[in-house]
Amino acid sequence: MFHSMSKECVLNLICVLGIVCSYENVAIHKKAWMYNSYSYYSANRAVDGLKSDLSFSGGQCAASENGQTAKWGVDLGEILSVHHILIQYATRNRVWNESNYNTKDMLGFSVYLSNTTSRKNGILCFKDTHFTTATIPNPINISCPFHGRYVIYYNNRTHPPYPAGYSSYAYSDLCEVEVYGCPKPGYYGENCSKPCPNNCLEHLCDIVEGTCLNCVERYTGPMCSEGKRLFDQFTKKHMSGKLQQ
Ligand SMILES: [Ca+2]
Repeated sequence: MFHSMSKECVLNLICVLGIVCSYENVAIHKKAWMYNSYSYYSANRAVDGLKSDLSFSGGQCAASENGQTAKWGVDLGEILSVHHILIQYATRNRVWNESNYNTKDMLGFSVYLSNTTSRKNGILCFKDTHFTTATIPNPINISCPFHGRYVIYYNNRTHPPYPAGYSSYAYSDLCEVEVYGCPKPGYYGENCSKPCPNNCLEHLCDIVEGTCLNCVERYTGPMCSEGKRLFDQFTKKHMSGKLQQ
């Protein structure tokens, strides 16, 4: 079955199954915030590492007031290389299906990875456009193999009408948001032990393949290892032209 799946899909499947997944949860106990927090159900409960009790009274879940928009974010502390994000939404400890009171609240949500606290400056990792109360997974695994400092959960009910089954208000009732990636910038691979190639701009590279996002000046190629040679060839050709003149 793996023949028809991309490497990324296979890696995600392996992680979800818990067989091998050595990327660390780089969000745990980091500084979190939310807009429209409900009472003392504060944002940090979504990064406290606890998700055994998915009720609101269990003390392990963040919760928001009724709102037209819902925003929750976590600061990873610096720009890190992320692989995937796992979101556990509140369930009131009941079966997660169309009759669960919370499924309608999660519909339409999006997740961003940004270098600032604004989602508008970030990469959209995922936006729900097709789930229903019968199909939305919980927990949900979101592939986001990019770089950023802030992970932002967002939802809104500002532009009605919405599809059937959507809640009237937006919520960020998050029991846990786990951000799996490398805890130190400049590394890649399942153990985050391989240094990004020397000539990657700002030492940023793909978390799976190690290919550079951009190269430092005068270097090129996926690993930014080819530029010097091209530069030498250009210089040699240029010099030989000069000698022939
Ligand atoms: Ca929690």
